[in-house]
Formats: sequence, structure tokens, C-alpha cells
Amino acid sequence: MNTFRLQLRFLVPLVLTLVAAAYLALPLMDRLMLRWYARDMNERGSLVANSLSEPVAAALADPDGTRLQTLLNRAAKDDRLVAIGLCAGDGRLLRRSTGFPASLTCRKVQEAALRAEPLLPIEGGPVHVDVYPINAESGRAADLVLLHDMSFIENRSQATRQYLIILIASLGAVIALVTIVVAQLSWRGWIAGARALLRGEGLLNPMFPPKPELAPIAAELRARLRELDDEYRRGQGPEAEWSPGRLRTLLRTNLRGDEIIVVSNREPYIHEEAPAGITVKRPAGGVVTAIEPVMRACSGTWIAHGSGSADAQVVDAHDHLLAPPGRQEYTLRRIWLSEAEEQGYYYGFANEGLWPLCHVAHVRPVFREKDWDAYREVNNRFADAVVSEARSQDPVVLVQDYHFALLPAMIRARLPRATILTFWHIPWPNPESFGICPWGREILQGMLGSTILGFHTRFHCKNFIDTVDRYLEARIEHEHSTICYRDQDTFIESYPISIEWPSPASYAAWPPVEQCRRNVVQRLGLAPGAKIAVGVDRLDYTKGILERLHAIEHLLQTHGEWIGRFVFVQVAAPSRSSLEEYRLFHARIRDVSARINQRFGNANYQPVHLLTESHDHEWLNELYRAADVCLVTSLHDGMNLVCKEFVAARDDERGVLILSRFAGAARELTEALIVNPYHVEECAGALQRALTMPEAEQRERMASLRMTVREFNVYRWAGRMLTDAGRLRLHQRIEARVQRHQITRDEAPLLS
Ligand code: GDG
Repeated sequence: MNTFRLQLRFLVPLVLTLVAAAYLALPLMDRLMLRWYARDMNERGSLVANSLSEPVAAALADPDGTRLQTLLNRAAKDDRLVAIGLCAGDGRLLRRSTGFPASLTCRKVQEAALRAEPLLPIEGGPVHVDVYPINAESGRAADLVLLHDMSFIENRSQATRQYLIILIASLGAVIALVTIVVAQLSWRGWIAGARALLRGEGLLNPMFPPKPELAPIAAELRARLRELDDEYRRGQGPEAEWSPGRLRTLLRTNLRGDEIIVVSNREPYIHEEAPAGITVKRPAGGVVTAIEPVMRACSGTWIAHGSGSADAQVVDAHDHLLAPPGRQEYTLRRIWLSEAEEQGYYYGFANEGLWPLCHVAHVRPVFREKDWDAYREVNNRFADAVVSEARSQDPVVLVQDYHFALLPAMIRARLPRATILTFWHIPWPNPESFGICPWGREILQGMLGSTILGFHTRFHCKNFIDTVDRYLEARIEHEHSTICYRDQDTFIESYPISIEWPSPASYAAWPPVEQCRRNVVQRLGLAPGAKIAVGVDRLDYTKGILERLHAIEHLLQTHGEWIGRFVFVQVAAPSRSSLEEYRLFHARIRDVSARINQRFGNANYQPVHLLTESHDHEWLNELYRAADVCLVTSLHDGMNLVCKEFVAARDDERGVLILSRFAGAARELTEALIVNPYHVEECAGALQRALTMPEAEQRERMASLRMTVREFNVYRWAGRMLTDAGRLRLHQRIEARVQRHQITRDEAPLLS
């Protein structure tokens, strides 16, 4: 309907213009035709007069006028002549052919012939008058008067007018049709462009910049969105700020200060033996990055595998130690695993089975029975540890990740009143893919021991619910996102994880960006003045490191101007290196980096710097601050925290984030340049765009990204889960009380 109205806006003026054109053109055309025909008649008249001149002169000499009369009558039979007359020099009408009006005098004829338009009105319509002298030997004998028929002009003029009207009408119709088609096409294009804008493409996606005609609207939209966003955030007021203090208050109020127990495979601090004594390291990995600040805020006990060579030396008799080192804000309980247990549970079932099962990275999962046995056994041992650490019958237990799929049900069996919050840090596959796992049902049953089961995105929640629907007989309440299995309710919800936003004191302590840049250039021997792109990951095939290298190779190949002026620093912290898949992947990365360096580098310039060792957080932060671009090109990632760390590090609001659309973070960090990591040219294009992005646009994007990460920080993540836990706990307690009350009432008559 709108399209139709829009087209009418084009068509009505068009039709009016055509009508006006016809209105002006027709009289003009009439006059022009009259002039043409008059000239035509003059010529014909001359011809007739010439051919009649001699016979008329001869016939005049004949006293018997019959010959002259016959001559005039015969000549007047011409189609275009009405009549012919012959005037004497004194104005008398000597002879006239049939049809010559009796009332017409020679004087009238002479006068008319002198006019610019020699027309005479006679009965039957106007006639055109021509007068030609007839010369005899004695001089001018008479004047031949020709009265030309004008009606054919009228007929022709009418025919031409009709033709012209049809022509203008058809022309109008054709123009209207073309206008409609063009309007339709451009309207559709415009609408598609506008829709793409509203979907965020063009507005946010670097690979689909808005059409030039939509660029001003895109800029306007972006500005409006920012304003709305700011307004919304302002409207939320201080409520929106999640901090350690607020989380502590929440624990006190919603959970009545109940104790928190966290279980994860990786421990937050690893003690290693070194020649100079025992050193403490922070392991590389997203789970520790996210959970550690929450534990510092909430206190409680963190149960994890003690994997460091000096771990056992620093714990007390109960395998406890206070963490973080020197600050003592929570208790770390270490669990010791034998080599066989670690091999089967961690490397085998978790990392060769579940990890590739849950990630679409085209590496096949491997499931072995002995790994499964070890997995079950280790989950059991951690369940025992939870019971031994619990100081009440209803602790709040936070189970972390795919290493402990069986743990929730095991804890539930031992502590039925516990509130168990399980968070799955990696994606959840679709039901078909999940069907590959030979112990799929047991995994699902284990997880459904949880009170709350969290994923990063709604999409992963949906996949999980669909999987349960496919493989278990459970009651699913889609409206409340709840699964009821064997009388136990599990609330399935998305909680996008994040990082701790740096405190003002941290910001103040960081060296300025320029200083960071100088340090990094000097430390790594980079080409001075070169643009720096960075990647920071565990050395894992899901992180898209290889795809990133291909994009860099393509950039250098197609934009030779960057050779010598661009460097890429990839931090690839060793991970699961005892697995063959990871060793092969490492070798592949090394080879491709070497190839690129050989192809585009020289003795003084290496485009790729591959650092396959672990670095401390300060070092990584300096690298983030030194970078012009940060590349996060995961093939599949639950969330990805590196991109959020990069954003948090850039208080100068510079630097560009390139982010894979297959990372959970892409749903929140929409002001990044979002890419498909599998598309080499698209990634190289985004890199080129990032390297040449004007500072104003960098600032605009970075400011928005920072606002998002700051607000949606890890305290909010934990806060939302704990708020939901508090609500469900209250609900359970009320239900239990009602049930007790019910039983007492029912039993009362029996007792009396
Ligand atoms: C899973 C999901 C989800 C990297 N190199 C070093 C180092 N890192 C740190 C980074 C960052 C973390 O490791 C990696 O974060 P990711 O988010 O990529 O985590 P994954 O380990 O794959 O974790 C992931 C996460 O869980 C949280 O839910 O986001 O999707 O796969 O913090 O800075 N840390 C140290 N040295 C290094 O060399 N210390």
C-alpha cells in the first residue's frame, strides 16, 4: 500500500506534465501545419496558374465565352480546388467556375489575397485565396482567382492531432511503467538496505557497509542508538553498576550469607617448582579469568585439581590454602589426580570427547570407555570433596564447565537440599551432534541434577532443551525455561559471562599507551612505526589462529603497501599439549607463520611473531594497549574473554576489535568489526579496514564497546545467577514449609 502511494507521488506529476505538454503542443502544431499547407497550396496554385495561363489567355480572345467557361470548370475539378474565377483589371468578375460563390466579388478576393493568411469565409467553410496574373501579348489580361479547399487541412490536422494524442498517451504510459519498475526496484533495494541497517549490517558489520545513499541514515541511526542506549543506561541509574560490593550485599540479602563452593577443573593459582624456589602462576584460560574475581568478592571455597609441581607443598593437612597469594580472600581446596585419572578424565573424555563434540571446529570427538570410567570416577571424587567442604546441608555450589557434567546429580544425591548452579562455558551442540556421545543420556541426567543450568547464549540453552527433549523423558516448560526430570526442576537460562572491569586504581597504575607501545616494540624487536595487530589465545584449534594467519597472508599479498609496515603478534599459550591433535595444530601454526615470514619478511622484518609460551596478565595488558588491532577469529567459542580484555585495556578509546561472529561475545560487542573467520577475503578486508580506520570512528566504536563491557561485567554475571538462585531457594524453602505444614495437618487427626 505504501509503495503504491509512493508511486502515485511520482505518477501524478508525470501525468499532469504530459497533459500540459499536450495542451501547449496542439495549437502550436495546428499553426505550424497550416503554414506548411499554405506553402504547399501556393506552390500548387502556381502550377495550376502556369498551366492555365496560356489556354486562358487564348480563350479570353475568343468572343464566345464557352471555351473559357469549359476550361475553368474542368480545371476546378481538381480535388484541392473549390472554384476558379477570372477578374478583369477593373475589378469585374469575368468568369467563374461552378462552385464559385455568386456573392464573392473580385475586390473581396483581392483584399483577402493581400493578407498574411489569405482566407475567405464562404459557405461550406473557409477557402484559401490565390490570385495570379494572366498575361496576354498586349499585357495583363486578367487575374486568375483560385479558391483552394481547406477542409483537407482540417481533416489532416485532426488525424495528426489524434496521432499526437495517442503518441503522448503511449509515451506517458511507457514512462509511467518504467517509473513504476524503477521505483519498485529502488524501493525494494532501499527497503532491503534499510532492513539490513536495522539488522545491524552496514551499521555494524564491516563487510556490508551501508549503500552510499543510506550512509547518512546509518550515521544518524547509529547516533540515535547510542543516545537511546545512553538514556537507557542513565535510566537504570546506579542500579546498573555491578561491583564486588554489590555482589557481597546480594549474598548477604538474597542468600542470607550462605556459603559458596566453586568447583572447576583448573585452579586459579598454580605453584611450580623452579630453580629459585616455588613460583606462583596464573593459568591461561577463560574460566579462571571469570571466576577468580567472583570468588574474591564472595569468599567461600574453590575446589580444583592441584596440577602444579609444587602444589602439594603449600597446602595444609586438609589440602587447603588461602588465595590469592598474600591476600587470602577465599579458600582453595586442591584435589590430587593420578596421571591415569588426569589422562582419562581430563585429556581423554573432556578434551578429546566433549570439547570437540560441543564445538563446530571440524575435529572429530573420540570417546573411549576407559576415559568415561575415569571421568565418572573423578566426578565422584569431586562430589565427595563438595560434601566434605560443605558446612551446611544446603550449600550453594557453582559447578564449572564440561569437566563436571555428572557432578550436579552426584551432589544432589549426597546433598538433596543444595542449590547447584552449573555453568557450561562452551557451546552446546544440536541434538544430532550430541547423539554422537555414547553416554549422552548419562551426561544429560548428570546435568539435570542442577538447580540452575547456565549457558552463554539463548541459542545454547535452546540446543540443550532440544537435546533433552530428544533423548530423555522429561517435562519441558518452555514458558518458564524449566526442565522437570525425575521430580527435580532445572531452570535453564543464558548468563553471558564477562571479565572484571579494571578499578580506577588499576587504570592509574598502567603505563600510558605510548609507553606500552615502545615497550612492546623494543621487547619483541618489531619494525618501529609499524601497525600492530595482536591475537591472544590458548593454543587451541577452535580459536581460529590458522584462519587469522591466512587472512594476514592475503592482506600482505593484496596490499603490498603493508609489507614492512604491519606486524602481527600471536600469543598462543600452550594448552593440552600432550594431545596429538594439539601438537599437530601447533606444528601447523608454526609452519604457516614461518611461510608468511619467509614470503614477506627479510633479515630486519618479520610480519608474524608467534609466541608459544604463557605470559602474565600485566604483559598481556601491555600488549593489548600497544595494539592497533585485536583479532579474535574463533571458529566456535562459548563467549571469548580476550576481546573483552582488549576493550577494557583501551582507556584511550583507540584500537579496533575484529571479532568472529561464531563467538558468543559477538552478540554483545556489536560495534566490533564482525567477521566470518572461514572467509579469508572478508577477514583480510576487515583487517584492511581496521588498519585504515579513522581515529574518530575507532573512538566511537571503542567508547560503545567499553560501556557494554563495563556494565555487563562478571559481577553482573554472577549477580544474576545468584539472584535467580536466591529466588529459587526461597521458593523451595516455602514449598518445604508448606509441605511440612500439610503433613502435620493431615497427621493431626491420626495423632489425636
Ligand atoms: C572457555 C570458553 C569462554 C591467554 N593467554 C594467556 C592467558 N590467556 C587468557 C586470556 C583470557 C583467557 O586466557 C582465554 O579466554 P577465552 O574466553 O578465550 O577462554 P577459554 O579458555 O577457551 O574458555 C570461552 C570462557 O570459557 C569463559 O566462560 O569465554 O568461550 O571456551 O582471559 O587473557 N592468560 C595467562 N597467560 C597467557 O599466556 N595468564
